Amino acid sequence: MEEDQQQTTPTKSGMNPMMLIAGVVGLLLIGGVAWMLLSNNSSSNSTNTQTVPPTQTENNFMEPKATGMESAVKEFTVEGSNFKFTPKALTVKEGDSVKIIFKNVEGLHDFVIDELNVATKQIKGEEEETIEFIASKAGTYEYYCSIGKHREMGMKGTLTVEPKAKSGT
Ligand SMILES: [Cu+2]
Repeated sequence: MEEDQQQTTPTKSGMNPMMLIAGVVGLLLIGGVAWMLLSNNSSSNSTNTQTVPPTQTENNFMEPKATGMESAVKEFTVEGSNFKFTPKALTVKEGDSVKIIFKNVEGLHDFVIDELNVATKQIKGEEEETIEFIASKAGTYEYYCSIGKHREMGMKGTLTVEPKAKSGT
């Protein structure tokens, strides 16, 4: 039916174009109605009229920052005393460089994270030591003082390394 439209080119020669147009329009109307009826009948049993839009979901998987250069240096000051760490919890993101300034207020202490191969020297009161490491793997790690029974006495804390893929700020 669409081929008929090729004949409706304007030719300004009198009545014929008008009649052609009217005829074409009429045919289109009749054809359209007939097609609608037919298609209604034929598709009344089957619900194959779903129009699935093209996959728009791919864009949603874009990470806001995929530069690979987002690792930052996270610096913390952790105080050690008899027998606790302050603060007791630290949170960083996977891949971060972590810098910990371990300040000893009193006693003899150190700062150790076994899983990350982190350990300061044992330092005395009013000394401090800085240690840096990479939070290479997401997880929850305990930092503690390895001297005597300090760990059992509560000289410990939790370092949380969040997965990199986590969204949000
Ligand atoms: Cu200690």
